[in-house]
Amino acid sequence: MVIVDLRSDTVTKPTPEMRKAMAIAEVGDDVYGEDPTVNKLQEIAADMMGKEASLFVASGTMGNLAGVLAQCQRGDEVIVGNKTHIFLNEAGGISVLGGVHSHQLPNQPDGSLALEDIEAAIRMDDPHEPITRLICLENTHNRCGGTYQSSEYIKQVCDFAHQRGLFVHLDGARIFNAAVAQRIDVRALSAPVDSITFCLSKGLCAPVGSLLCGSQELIRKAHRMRKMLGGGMRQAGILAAAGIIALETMTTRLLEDHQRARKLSEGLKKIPGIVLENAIPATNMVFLSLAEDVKDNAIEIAGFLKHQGILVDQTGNRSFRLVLHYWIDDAGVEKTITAFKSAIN
Ligand code: TLP
Repeated sequence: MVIVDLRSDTVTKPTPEMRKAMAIAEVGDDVYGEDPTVNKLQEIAADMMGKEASLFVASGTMGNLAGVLAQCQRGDEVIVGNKTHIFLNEAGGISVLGGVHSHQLPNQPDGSLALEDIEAAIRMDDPHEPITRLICLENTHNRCGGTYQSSEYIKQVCDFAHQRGLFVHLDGARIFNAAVAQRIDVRALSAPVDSITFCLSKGLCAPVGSLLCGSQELIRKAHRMRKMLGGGMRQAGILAAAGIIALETMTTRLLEDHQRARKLSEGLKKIPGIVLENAIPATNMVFLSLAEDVKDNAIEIAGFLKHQGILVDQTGNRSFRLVLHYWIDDAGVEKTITAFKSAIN
C-alpha cells in the first residue's frame, strides 16, 4: 500500500540526486573547520540569507538554542510568542540549558507579535527584573497555521528592537515557504534579523540539518555553543552535500506544496463534520477539527485513516494537522480526501 504521510514535512526522505551527492561528497573533520562540503554549504546559506556567516547544526532545535545562547547570558529574558516552537516544542532548552527566562506574548492569528505587546514586555532597568535581551519570531508560523509574516513586519520589529538595544532571532525553519508564498527573495525576510535558523530537513527534503546564520561574531560564539551541545559532527559533509542540493534545487518548488494544501483543504471543506481552522492555507499546512456532531474522536479517526494508508498529525482530541511536502502528489491528496469522507461517515 502507498503510504501518504502527512504528519509533517520532517518525514521527507532525500531525493535520488541527494543520495548520489552524499555518496561522492568530499569530507574532512568539520570540528577543525576542514570539511569542504560543510564549508561550501555554510557559504551558500550565509549568502542566501544576506549574512556574514553561518553554521551547520544538527537540527532546527539546536540552531534556535545556539542562536539564543550566543546572544543571551544566564538571567536574560527572551520575548517569545506563546505558540512558538521555541516555547512549546524545544523541551524548554533555552531555560534548562541557558538559564534564559522566557516572556511569552500572545501570537496574533498570523503568527506575529503585536508591537505594543512587545513594547509593554520590555523590562525596566530594575534589579528585581530580568534583563530583556532578545525577541524571537517564527516565520512561517507552525502552530498559527503555517502563516507567514511580511518583510515589512520583520523590519518593523527589528528597527524597534535595535533602537532599544535588543536583538532579534528568527526561527525560520520554513523561511523558504514564507518567501515563495509572498514571491519575494528570502533575504528580504532574513536580512533585518540578527540571527536566523532555517531547516534543510523539512520541505527541502535533506535528511538532516539546519543552518544558523548571522554576523561573524555571532557565529563564532555559536560555534562554541554547538560544541558544548555535542553538535560537532566531524565528517558532516555527507549530510551537507544533500543540503547543497536542497538549497540549489528545492526552494522554489515549495509552491507546489502550497497549491496542494489548498486543493486538499478545498476537498475537505466539502465534507460535513470537518471544520477547517485555516480556511485557505497560507503555505503547506492544513489544520482542521471535527464538528461537535462527529461521534469519533481524533484518535479513532487517525486509526481509521492509518488503515487506509494515510498518516496524520493529531494536534488535540478532535483536531489534526496535515502537512504537504515533496513526497505527496495529486493522487495522495485525492486519496486523503476520500479516506476522510469514509472516516467521518
Ligand atoms: N517542527 C516539528 C515538530 O517539532 C512540531 C514539526 O513537525 O513541524 N522550528 C519550527 C517552526 C518547527 O516547526 C520545528 C520542527 C523546529 C523549529 C525544530 O526543528 P528540528 O525538528 O529539526 O529540531
